[in-house]
Amino acid sequence: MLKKKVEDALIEQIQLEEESSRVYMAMASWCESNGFPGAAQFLYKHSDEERMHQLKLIHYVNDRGGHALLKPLADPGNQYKSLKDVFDQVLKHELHVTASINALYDLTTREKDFTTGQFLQWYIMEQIEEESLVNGILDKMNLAGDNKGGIFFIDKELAALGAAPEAT
Ligand code: OFO
Repeated sequence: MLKKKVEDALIEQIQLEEESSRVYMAMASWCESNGFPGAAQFLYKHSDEERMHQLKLIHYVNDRGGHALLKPLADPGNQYKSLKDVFDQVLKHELHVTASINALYDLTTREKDFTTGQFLQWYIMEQIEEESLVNGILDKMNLAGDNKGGIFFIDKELAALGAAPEAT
């Protein structure tokens, strides 16, 4: 049985994963309507993955005798200055999620809920992968700068990443 404090914190994480899915969906939609089909494909897939992260948490809370509640979602934004701005915001969002997962893990340690701590290991590793992926994309964008050919090539690469099967 989950302690109330841990259950409440997991429910907040469920909300954040759902918000992540929505944020990436909004970004994908912007990319699709602004001539970046590869980035759109990548972000639609990322949005699906965040929903999967949400669902995994929901099942965990319910399996441990809790009740995974859904909370209201924040406005996803919808407006971006450029493709680079989109990915700057992806990184910012991922860093926020990583901080939240780490705080949740810290809570499970303080509450001696080692089962939940073990469950969260998967999320800790996932955040490392996601941050590194986005950092790699941003490195390329920084190199390309305003070069349209470079950005076109990066968009093609993102299409390939968006089409690849999930690593997890
Ligand atoms: Fe849920 O992994 Fe990104 O945020």
